[in-house]
Amino acid sequence: ISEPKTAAAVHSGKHDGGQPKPGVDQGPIHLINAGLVDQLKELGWNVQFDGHHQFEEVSAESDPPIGVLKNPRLVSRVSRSVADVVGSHARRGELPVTIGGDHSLAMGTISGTLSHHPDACVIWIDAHADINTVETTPSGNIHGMPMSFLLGLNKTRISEYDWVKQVLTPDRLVYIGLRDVDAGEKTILREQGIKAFSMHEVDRYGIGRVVEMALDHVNPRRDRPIHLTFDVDALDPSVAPSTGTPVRGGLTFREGHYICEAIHETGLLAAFDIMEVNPSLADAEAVKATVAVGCSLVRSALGETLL
Ligand code: Z70
Ligand code: MN
Ligand code: MN
Ligand code: MN
Repeated sequence: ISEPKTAAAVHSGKHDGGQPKPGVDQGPIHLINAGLVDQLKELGWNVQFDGHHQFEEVSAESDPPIGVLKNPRLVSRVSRSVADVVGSHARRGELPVTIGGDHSLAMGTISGTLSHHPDACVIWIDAHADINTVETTPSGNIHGMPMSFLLGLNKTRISEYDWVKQVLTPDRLVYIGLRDVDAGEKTILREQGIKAFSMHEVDRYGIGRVVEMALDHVNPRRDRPIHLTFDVDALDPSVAPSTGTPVRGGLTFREGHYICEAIHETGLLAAFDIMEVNPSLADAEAVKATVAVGCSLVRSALGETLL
C-alpha cells in the first residue's frame, strides 16, 4: 500500500453550539497542546496547522430557536465555514483533519469532502446515529441531527440550512459502534435502508469482520474516497470519559484504533474528523486519557502502525 504522505491540513472546529454542555469547543486546543501536529510530522506528513479557524460569532439573543432547533444560525454558519475550509484543502490535494467541537460540525466537514469528491462514502463511528430530523429530534440539539441534513431527510424546510447540498446517498453511509439510538432514528435507518453495525454486531463478528463488511457495503469496489468521522463517545467511557454523552458498552481502545488503522490501509482516506472531546466534563486524569486517545486515533488513521 503506497503512502499518500503529501500534506495533512489540521484545523480545529472550535464549536459547541450543537449541544447544551459548555466546553466541547475547548477540545481541539487540548489535542493540539498535546503535540498532535508534531506527532503527525513524525509519521512523515507535511502538516499544515492553520489554527483555530475564526468563525462568525452569533450571539444567543440574535439566534432564537427555529421550531425546536437550538442555536440554529450559529450551528449552520460555523458548519458552512468548515465546509469551505475542508473543501479548499481537499481541492489542493491535502487530507483535511478536523478536530471538533461537537458533531454538528460533520455537516460542514462532509459537505466539504463531497464538494471535491461527490462519490465519497462516509464511515460514521459513534454511540449515536446523529440522524434525527426536525420532526423526530427529542432534544433540539443539532449535534444529534447532522446526517438528516446531509441526506435531505427533513420534511420541514429550514432555509438557514439550504446550503447543505444533498449529494450523499443512504447507500454510501455506514455506522459502527451504535448503542444509543432514538426510536425515531431507528425508523429512519430502517426506512432509508442505512447499514449500521451496532455494538451487538461488533460483539458477534469482531471488529475485523465488521470493518470489512462496512467497507463492502459503502465501497464494494474499493474505489470511493472515504470520509471517516469519529465521535469519541463511540469508545467505552472507561477509555474516553471526557465527552458530553458517555454511553457504557462502547468500543475498546483497540477496536477504535483498529477501525482507523484498517481505513488507513485502504489508501482511500479523504478526510478525518475527531469530535466531541470535552475537557470540562471530567477530572484531569480523565481529560488526559481522552485527549491522548483522541491524538492516537488521528495517528492511526494517518498511518501509524504497531510494528
Ligand atoms: C440524541 C438527540 C447526541 C451526542 C449526539 C442524542 C444526540 N439522539 N448525543 N451526540 N453526544 O438529542 O438527538
Ligand atoms: Mn485551513
Ligand atoms: Mn456524534
Ligand atoms: Mn455520539
